[in-house]
Amino acid sequence: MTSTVFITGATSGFGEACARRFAEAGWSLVLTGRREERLSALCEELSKQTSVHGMALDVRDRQAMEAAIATLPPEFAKLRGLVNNAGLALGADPAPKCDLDDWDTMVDTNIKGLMYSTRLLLPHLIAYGKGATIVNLGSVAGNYPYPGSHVYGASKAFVGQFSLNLRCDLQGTGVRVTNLEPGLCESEFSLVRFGGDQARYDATYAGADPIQPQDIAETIFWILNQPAHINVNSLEIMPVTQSWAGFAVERPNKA
Ligand code: NDP
Ligand code: 8X3
Repeated sequence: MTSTVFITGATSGFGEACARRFAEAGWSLVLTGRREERLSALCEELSKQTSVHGMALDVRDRQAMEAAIATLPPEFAKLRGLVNNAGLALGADPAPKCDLDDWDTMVDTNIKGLMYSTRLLLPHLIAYGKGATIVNLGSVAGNYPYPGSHVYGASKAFVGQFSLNLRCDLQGTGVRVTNLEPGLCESEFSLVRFGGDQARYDATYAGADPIQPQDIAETIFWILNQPAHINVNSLEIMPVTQSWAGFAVERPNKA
């Protein structure tokens, strides 16, 4: 049976690196993202290697998601993999300074978008059965608090619990679920987070030897290729240079 993987957010970063990794291994691809030009260029390039179906989609648009998935060409309809990757952080200011629209966008993308793709694609994964795998992109931000993480980190905590809960409901179907929780990784993620500010982007990664999107793609490829009787429940990955800073203590009573 052909192996097909559906990747949300394939126009940059982890999603694009995943598309390349799976194409290299001969998997068929369903690739999505909002930026049509990038998506069609990637589809055109990878279609020289494998079968590719591109769908320019905003994961927040439930109707568009329903329509696109309902009309998946039959040769792409049985899914061995779903990589729920589309997501973003907006800003890193303290909560009292945040724009509520940014919070809405993170909830709509990281939570609701992931809900839509999961629910709509479950029948396609269940049709594949044993060995089918959902990899959800959580984050260390879902496990540990840090200043400026507020809704972003909370949305990733949702991803973690949703992944575990899905496993309960998928018992008996053979479909596996993994919450992959990376730490600092160099991608357009930080350009998006900091509103295109290249200097902040550069400062985020300078000298840190961060994870690269190819590292994440290799990890996702590994997860999907584990023996079908094994479920990787969660996997947290950090660059060696990243660790924890400890608790902050306010001392208003210090003499
Ligand atoms: P990038 O910004 O490079 O990629 C994000 C991808 O998501 C793009 O392809 C973008 O495509 C897509 N996307 C964003 N919003 C939407 C939307 N509304 N509808 C459809 N697609 C959308 O970031 P990364 O590759 O680094 O991030 C991928 C995932 O990994 C995210 O969920 C992120 O939270 C998570 N993550 C990132 C970490 C990091 O340090 N980089 C660490 C831990 C987790 P387009 O704009 O074309 O729609
Ligand atoms: C992104 C990782 O550490 O910037 O999910 O929150 S971090």
